[in-house]
Amino acid sequence: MASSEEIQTLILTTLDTQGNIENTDSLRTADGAPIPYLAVVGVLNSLASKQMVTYTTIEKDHYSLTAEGNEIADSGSHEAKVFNAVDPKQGITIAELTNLLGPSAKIGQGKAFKNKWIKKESDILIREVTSIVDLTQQDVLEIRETGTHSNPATLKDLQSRKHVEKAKLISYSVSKGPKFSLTIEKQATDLTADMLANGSWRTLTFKKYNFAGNPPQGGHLHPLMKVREEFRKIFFELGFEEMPTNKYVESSFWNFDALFQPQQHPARDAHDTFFLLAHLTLEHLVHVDPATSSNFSDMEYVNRVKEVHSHGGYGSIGYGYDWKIEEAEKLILRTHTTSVSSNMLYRLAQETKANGGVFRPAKFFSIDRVYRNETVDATHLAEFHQVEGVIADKNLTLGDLIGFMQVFFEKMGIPSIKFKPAFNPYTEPSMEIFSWHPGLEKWVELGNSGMFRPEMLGAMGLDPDVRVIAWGLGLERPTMIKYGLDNIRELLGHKVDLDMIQSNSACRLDKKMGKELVGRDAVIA
Ligand code: FB9
Repeated sequence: MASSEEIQTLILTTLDTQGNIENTDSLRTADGAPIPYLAVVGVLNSLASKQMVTYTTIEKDHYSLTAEGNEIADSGSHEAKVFNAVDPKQGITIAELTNLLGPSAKIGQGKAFKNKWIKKESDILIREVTSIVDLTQQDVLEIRETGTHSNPATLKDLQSRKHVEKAKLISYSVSKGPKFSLTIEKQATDLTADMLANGSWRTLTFKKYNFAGNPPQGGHLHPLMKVREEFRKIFFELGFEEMPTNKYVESSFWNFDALFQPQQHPARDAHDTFFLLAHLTLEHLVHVDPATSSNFSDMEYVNRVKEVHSHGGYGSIGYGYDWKIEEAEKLILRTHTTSVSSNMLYRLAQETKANGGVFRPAKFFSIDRVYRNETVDATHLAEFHQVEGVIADKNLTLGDLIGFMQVFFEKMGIPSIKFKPAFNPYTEPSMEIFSWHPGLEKWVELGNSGMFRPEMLGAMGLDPDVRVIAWGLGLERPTMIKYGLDNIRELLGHKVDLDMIQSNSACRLDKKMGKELVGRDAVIA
């Protein structure tokens, strides 16, 4: 096979003598061999990168014979073999013919009948004509010689009979480029200190970087993580501190009791919450040791929680039931990141006590996974991401919460929101938040919010005038809306199309809501 230097010289000298090269498949090496087009194009690319030549690609259909086609070209078509096997007088039985010709017998008969060369009387084949012209053989011979055939229909027919196969013949027409010359100027590949020192970089030509290679396969952020980054940006812009949420397993105490959620509350049974059990049971199918945690560091606080649940306090009458620490010790998969908020607010109370009662306002946020043993449907999974914001300061009011919601959702590109009274065991008053979705012409539930109850904050040791407003929403819903996905399984789980992950566009939350509805209508819960 000719070297690229040899091919380079051949192309340059041919251009020099002929002015241009009509079709490179006419090029021959010194020993007369044609040059494979892949070798040619490699050389053409490097000459073109030096602007020494320009070239265009020529694509031509090329037909070649299959093994069967070559067999026919050499020894005649199946139908001709059949005809020749039929004795002009007695004819031949099909059985004899098959012994004689093998597979050709079956294939050839059909065509010979069609050509009215032979006919069948009972099971004897007899000739209908005295001589034949084996057009098929002639056709495949023409193709073998010329690589094509004058009659496109014949090409189609012989391809369908698997006698011929088509291939694309690639070649090039080449012309001199602006920097054409017979000598190849060695191009510098690196800018060296010497070149800078001796100034030779001014006159040298440098080899262009060939970025054509496959772009390096980088990692891809899942759309959920992109939307999470958008939320984090909003919170940081508003001066919030991120809460440590790397703890999916939580004690019922911080997830429920600290939030003044009574121990018989329906959300606290296994129908809504995943409990960790020391031993595998068919019913729960969760096996993690230990099932409970009893290392409460501040039993005084735990007893204040017990007290407020059982007998009230901080202006509350409490629930009046016998609060059990065993219930609080049960380990669960957290059902909300509010379990982290309760722990952070407790620390804030501790910190205030440590600062001699000087209270430091705080703004916390969390975005992480939570688990609810709920019925799974097109928009809900047992695991989803909760986005939560908490603001603790003196004398905050419901008005502050409403006002801040407008600020927060404005930053999400949601200009108009409205509130609907709601109920949460740990906030009073509580409000669901809705916004009008122009694309879907309906009010969309954005999330929930409220003011943490004094039973919760008082037990922690926060002063009565410290108020805490909080709100929460999901991450999945805004992500599905932004990316026009209408089933959560397109976002999470084994059915996710990885291309969507790899090609999903950047996400900007602050674009006016409703503008994201491109293509498929996003389904809103
Ligand atoms: O995300 C939700 N909806 C939503 C959010 C943003 C959005 O943005 C568009 C791009 C512009 C669109 C829709 N929801 C909350 C509402 C519903 O989807 C709801 O059906 C599902 N909710 C989840 C819980 O499901 C069991 C979303 C999740 C949710 C709900 C409430 C809270 C957190 C997450 C909370 C809270 C809370 C309340 C008081 C104090 C502290 C936290």
